[in-house]
Amino acid sequence: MARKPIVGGNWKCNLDKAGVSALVTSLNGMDCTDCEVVVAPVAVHLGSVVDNVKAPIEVSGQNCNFKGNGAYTGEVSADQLVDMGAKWVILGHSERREYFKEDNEMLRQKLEYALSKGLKVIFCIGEKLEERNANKTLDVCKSQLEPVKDLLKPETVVIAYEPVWAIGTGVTATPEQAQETHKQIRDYLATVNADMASKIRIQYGGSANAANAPTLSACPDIDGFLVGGASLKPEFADIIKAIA
Ligand code: G2H
Repeated sequence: MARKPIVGGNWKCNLDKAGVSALVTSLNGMDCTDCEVVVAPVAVHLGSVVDNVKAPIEVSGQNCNFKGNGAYTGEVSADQLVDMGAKWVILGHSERREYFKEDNEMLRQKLEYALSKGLKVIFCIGEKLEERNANKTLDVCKSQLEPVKDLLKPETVVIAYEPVWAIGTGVTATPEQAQETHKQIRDYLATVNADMASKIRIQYGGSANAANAPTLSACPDIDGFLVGGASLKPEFADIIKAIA
């Protein structure tokens, strides 16, 4: 089953106005015909990115509220992301799970609400180092997917497998480690729905860069990347070239 690769640039809490403008200019010069490209600026810059980035690149929020507009100080709603022109939102990133205590129940609410508003979702999962060392990688991934399994549709959800020990550390999962876990995730998803499992895209995230992208993207169950640090640099274009 051919799955179109998808690369996300997760800019996290980085860049000022000038940096956003320079990055958008460089993105607009990229060839992304064979690969879907989504960029996720910080919320305050989202409108300017939507206004200035060229199709087919799409824009994503990095998070959204579990409900719509209202008395939720500091939050951004899915409704507001849609109104601003975002097509996607990232949910469940390990930094949200760790620093903002987002648990599986909260993330189910967020996913359900975001999908109901027409957003597509990059849903992040992944294990910590101690969990991998205790051979709990698949158990952790399953525990994060189980509560949302009925919401997983290939047209609207992309799963990002991001081992926490590889995020922002410069330590990348080897192609063997990444492929093994991606395959295990897909096999688990097949127990939910075989057709969905064969079609849903699973990105790898965690210190992905231009050097490791070619070997990782050659793995049969890796359908692209969610890129953090390297998405702020010119090498983002090389990551896209590596998989297109
Ligand atoms: C993982 C990734 C982007 P980085 O968080 O989601 O970041 O590529 O910097 O490890």
